[in-house]
Amino acid sequence: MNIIKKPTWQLSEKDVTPKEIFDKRRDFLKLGVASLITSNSVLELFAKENLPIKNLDYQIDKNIQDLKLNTYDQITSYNNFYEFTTSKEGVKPLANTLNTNNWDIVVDGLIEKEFIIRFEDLMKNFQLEERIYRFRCVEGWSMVVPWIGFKLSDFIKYAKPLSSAKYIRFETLVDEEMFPDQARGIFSTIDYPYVEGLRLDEAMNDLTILAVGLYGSSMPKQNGAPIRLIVPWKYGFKSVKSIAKISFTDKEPLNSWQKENPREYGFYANVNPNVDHPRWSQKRERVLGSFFKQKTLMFNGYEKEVAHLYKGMDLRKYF
Ligand SMILES: Nc1nc2c(c(=O)[nH]1)N[C@H]1C(S)=C(S)[C@@H](COP(=O)(O)O)O[C@H]1N2
Ligand SMILES: [Mo]
Repeated sequence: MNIIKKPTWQLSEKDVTPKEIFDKRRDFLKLGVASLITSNSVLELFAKENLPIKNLDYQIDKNIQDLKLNTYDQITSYNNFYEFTTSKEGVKPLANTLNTNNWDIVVDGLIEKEFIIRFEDLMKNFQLEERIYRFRCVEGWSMVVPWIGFKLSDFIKYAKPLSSAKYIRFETLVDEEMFPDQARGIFSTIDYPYVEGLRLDEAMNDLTILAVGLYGSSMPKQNGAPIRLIVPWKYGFKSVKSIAKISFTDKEPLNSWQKENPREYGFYANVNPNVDHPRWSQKRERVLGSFFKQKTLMFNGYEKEVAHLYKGMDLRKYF
């Protein structure tokens, strides 16, 4: 007897979510090449959603909160990356000048021994995981992204900081040939390099990752290839892109946006619906692709995991 069972990857629903397509694709990839020929519907859906071919190995995130993922197109077509341009739609078409070949990362400051490591060599030391996170920009928009990366805490253990290290500081690459806004010299939008930092206990928190990809494949250039920080309970500007230098310090780093406008941006930048930006409310946010706004959650929905880090601190003062 030959019972023909409909394979799970044959999608019939008219209106599947990107998340469903992505999960189906996982099943589909497991089935291998033989099934490829018969699965036009799946291929069409991949093409429609512009999903990249998976090229990273990682532990999947079970998405127990059932967050609805933004599409690959949304995540990669609306970006803040001032090294290219301040136009969010303008980053993607310009980002091809970012060259991630032979990408070296300098690791220095208060550690046992300073070193320089090639991105690919760094990667070999860590287990990659998928992390499906809410991502909230200080400007009032948000999205849900399936990042791939490794725990910053694992990197910190690898770098062996001295007990005097209290903060970690990150710098984006400076290269006028890759980044047009850096080539504008004194007419640049902001001072480069783009700098960000975390207190070491924030950096060691399990939620904090160094991301090297999204939706199963390497980080798109416009999202900060080859490696960037992701701190999901903080406003997006903390999540510095295209990292070329990581330093351990005993002083709070002066991050780029605080340096540009200390009245409006501080060091902590925790997502907080109760502390307004001087020029707008932070109570609500618009998720990319949806018309209506939704409530912004305390610590972007990660209160249980991170509230203890700020016990006794006045979050209006440490904004
Ligand atoms: N080097 C660098 N990193 C950066 C930025 C930038 O302009 N330059 N913008 C920040 C801001 S304001 C946000 S909201 C996020 C945007 O990340 P995305 O484009 O992947 O959504 O990157 C952050 N990291
Ligand atoms: Mo942002």
